[in-house]
Amino acid sequence: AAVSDGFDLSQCVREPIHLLGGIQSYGSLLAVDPAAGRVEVAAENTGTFFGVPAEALVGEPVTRVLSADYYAEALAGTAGDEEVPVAFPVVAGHGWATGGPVDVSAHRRDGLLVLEFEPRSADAPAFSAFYQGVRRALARLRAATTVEDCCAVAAREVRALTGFDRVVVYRFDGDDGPGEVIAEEVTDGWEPWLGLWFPATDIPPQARRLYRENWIRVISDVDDATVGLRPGVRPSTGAPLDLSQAALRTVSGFHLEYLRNIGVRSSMSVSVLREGRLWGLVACHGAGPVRPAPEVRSACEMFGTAFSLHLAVIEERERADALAESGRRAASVARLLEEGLEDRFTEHAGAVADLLRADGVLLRRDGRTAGGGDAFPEDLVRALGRRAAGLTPGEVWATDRLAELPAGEPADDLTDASAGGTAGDPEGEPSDGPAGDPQPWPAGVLMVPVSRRGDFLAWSRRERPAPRQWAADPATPLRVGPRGERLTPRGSSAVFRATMRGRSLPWSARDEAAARELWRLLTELVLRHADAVTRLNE
Ligand code: BLA
Repeated sequence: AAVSDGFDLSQCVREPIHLLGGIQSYGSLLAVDPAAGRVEVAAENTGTFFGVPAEALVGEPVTRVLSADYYAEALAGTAGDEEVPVAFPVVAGHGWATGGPVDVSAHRRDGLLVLEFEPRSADAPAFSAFYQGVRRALARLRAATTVEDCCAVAAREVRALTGFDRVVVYRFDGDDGPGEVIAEEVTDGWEPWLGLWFPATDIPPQARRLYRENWIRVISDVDDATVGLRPGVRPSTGAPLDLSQAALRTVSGFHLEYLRNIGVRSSMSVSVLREGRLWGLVACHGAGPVRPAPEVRSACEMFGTAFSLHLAVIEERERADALAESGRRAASVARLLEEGLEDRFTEHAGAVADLLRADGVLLRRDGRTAGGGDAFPEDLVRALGRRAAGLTPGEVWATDRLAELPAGEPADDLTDASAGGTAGDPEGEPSDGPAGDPQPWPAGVLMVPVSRRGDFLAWSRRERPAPRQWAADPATPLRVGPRGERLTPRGSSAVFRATMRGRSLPWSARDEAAARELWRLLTELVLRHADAVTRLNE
C-alpha cells in the first residue's frame, strides 16, 4: 500500500462505496420486500418526509405511506428485469411533510424493491423545453466526426442540460490509470483544467468498477449530513443495503473532502464506456448545491450512452482509415526496397522509420544488420534476436516501456547475456558505440520476427518527450493538510510537470498493422527474388 505523509492510500481502495449505508438528505428511501409488500429498510428521515419515523415503518406495509396505486406502478415497472429502473411523479400523500409533487425512482436490488423519493423542485424543467434540449444535444453529437468534436459537444451539451459551472471530459489512460481532461466548458473566472492530468488514485478501482455498472452519480451538496438507514445492517444478509444503483447513495468521505478542497459544492459524473471498459467520465462541478430532476439525470445518462456509442463508431472509422493509410504507406516503402534489401534498407531507413513514427529502425538478417536513425545497442539486438526466435514470423511484439518489463517477460531474456547458443548470434559484431560502454536502450520497441532463427525487423522510440501537466504530484497524489486527513488542493494553479520516465509513446493498432503489412510485403518481395529466397530460408 502506498503511504504518503502518514495517510494510507490503501484505505481508499478498500472502502466499499456501495455499502456505506446512507443517503443524501434531500430525499428519502424505502426498500420493500416485494412478496410481502412490507418495508424492510427505511431511511432515518422518513419522519420528516412521510410523518412516520423509520423505526415505526420497518416491518409495516409500504402502503401506510405510499398509495396502493403508486406502489403497484413501481412493482410493475420494475418487474421481471432487475436492471431497469423506473421513475414517475406522485402527489404527496396524507401526512407527508414535503407538500407538492414528489419524484419516485424505483429499482430492484438484493431481492428488494428500492424506492427513492425526491421533492420535485419548482424549477424542474417543463417537458417540452427539456425535450428540445435533449434532441439538440443528440443532433449535435451525431454531427461530430472526430473524437475531439465528440468530446467538445459532450462538454457543451451536458453543461447546457444541467447548468453546472464546470463540465469536463476526462479520459483514462488504461483501466486503472491516471486521466486527462480532453474537453472542457467552464464558467468565467474558474481556472481552466484542459490538458491537465490527474493521478490514478483520484478514482480508486472499486469506484471505477461501480461506474461501469451504474452510469451516473450526483453529489448534491458536499456539506450535506448523510442520512443513515434502519436497520443499518440487514439481518438477512449481514450487510447494509446495496446502494449501487441508488440515485441518493451517499458517497465516500474521502471524495467529499477532495471536492471541498477543489472548492466545489456539488458534483455529477456520467460514465463513458468503450467495449465494456470505462473509457472516461463526463465530470461536472457546481459552485452551489444542485438537485438535477430525475429526467435530467436520465437525459444525461442517455446522452452518455449515445456518446459512448458514437465514440465507438468514430474510433472504428478512424482505425479503419488509419489501417488503409498505413497499408498504402507500407506498400510505397516496400517499393523503395525492391532491389537489394539490405542496401536499400539502409538508404531508405528514414522512410521505414517514419512509417511508424519511430526514432530508429533495424533489420537483422543472418547476423547482419541494416538500419538507420537511433542505433540499436548491441546487447538489445542480441536480446531481441532471442525473443524473435521464440515467436512466429509476422507476429508483432511491442512495448512502450522496455525498462519496466517484469521478470519472466522479455526483459528477462533481454538482459540475459548468457544465451550464446542462439543460431546466428553475431558475437563480436562491431558495435556503433565505444566498446565496453553500454549504450542506453530506447524506451519502446516494436518488433516483427522475419524468420524462426532470430531475424527481425524492429522500430525504436525514445522516451516520450512531452511532460504531462499534472494537477497533483503523481508520485505523492495525496498529502495530509493542516486540518488533518485532508487531500491537498489541486488544479492549474499548482501544475506539476512530470515526464513518464522510461516510456515511449505507445504503439497503436495502426503501428502494428503497418509493421505487419511491411513484413508481409517484404516477405513477398524476398520470395520473388530467388537469390534472396535462398538467403532467407537457407
Ligand atoms: C470518486 N473521483 C471520484 C469521482 C470523480 C473523481 C469524477 C466520481 C464521483 C463524482 O462524480 O464526483 C475525480 N473529478 C475527479 C477527477 C477530475 C474530476 C480526477 O473532475 C478531473 C477532471 N480520491 C482521492 C483519493 C481517494 C479518493 C486520494 O483523490 C482515496 C482516499 C477516493 N474518489 C474517491 C472515491 C470515490 C471517488 C472513494 C468514489 C466516490 C463514490 O462514488 O462514492
